[in-house]
Amino acid sequence: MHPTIRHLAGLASLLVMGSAHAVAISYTDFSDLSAFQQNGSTAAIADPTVDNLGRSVLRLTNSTSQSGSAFLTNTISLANNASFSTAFSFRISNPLGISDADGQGADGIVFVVQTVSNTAGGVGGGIGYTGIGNSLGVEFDTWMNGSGFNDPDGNHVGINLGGAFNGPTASVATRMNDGDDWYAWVDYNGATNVIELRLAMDAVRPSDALVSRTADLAAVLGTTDAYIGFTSGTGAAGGYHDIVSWQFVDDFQPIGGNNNVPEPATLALLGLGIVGIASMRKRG
Ligand SMILES: [Ca+2]
Ligand SMILES: [Ca+2]
Repeated sequence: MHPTIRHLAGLASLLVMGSAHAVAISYTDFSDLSAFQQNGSTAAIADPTVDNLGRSVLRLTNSTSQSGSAFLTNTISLANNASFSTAFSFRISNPLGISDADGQGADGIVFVVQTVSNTAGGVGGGIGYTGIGNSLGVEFDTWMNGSGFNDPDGNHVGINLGGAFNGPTASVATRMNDGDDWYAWVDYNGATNVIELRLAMDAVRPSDALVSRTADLAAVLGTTDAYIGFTSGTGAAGGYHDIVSWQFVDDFQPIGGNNNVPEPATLALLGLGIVGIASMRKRG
């Protein structure tokens, strides 16, 4: 486990600061989902959900033929050139239903930045994302739907815009629905318009992005007030799609990078177990 995450284990904290500082959001577990708007199948799943490892997780879907999502109720201002950095861990387990080439289970998870909080998109291959316009959707896709969904295979990631799967994508060798924890980092630098996705099977941030895309996110969204969260979908195949932990900052401050270790003051606050408002000073 990453040292920072270990320090935070068991502490569910939501850290929000005003405009003078970057907003930092940190969930080390999801025992308290009061800050989320849950939609579709996610809303129908009892809270809190404790997984078979004893952890309180954000379970988006838990069966077949579902579409669900969870977005923070409050908007995040992306006024810092619309930049953000986020890191989260997810787990896809208990595969159900039919199989594609790499085995049973579907359809995956999407990290979404959008303009409303109360929507969930298409079921099945839509991964709860299709149809959510004015959006960025970073997909973790575990089912091969074919070219109509821009799927190169049944286990890939991609960076999408506008509520449709329009790539680019990168294939992932190991099944993401293998029941293990996976770790993802998404960074958007509004100064260069580059979106990067990193993926790993442990909590160490990879030096290289797995897939990247250039986009003017503020133009895509049509606003700098954005809702952030996750969607999932299942079809004839399904499974448990869980978010295990989540960090987000509304500035380009890559999490876990050599040039962006958490500031001592913030770590000290979290280490003392203080839940609520803490300060993370804006860099640069
Ligand atoms: Ca798919
Ligand atoms: Ca698959």
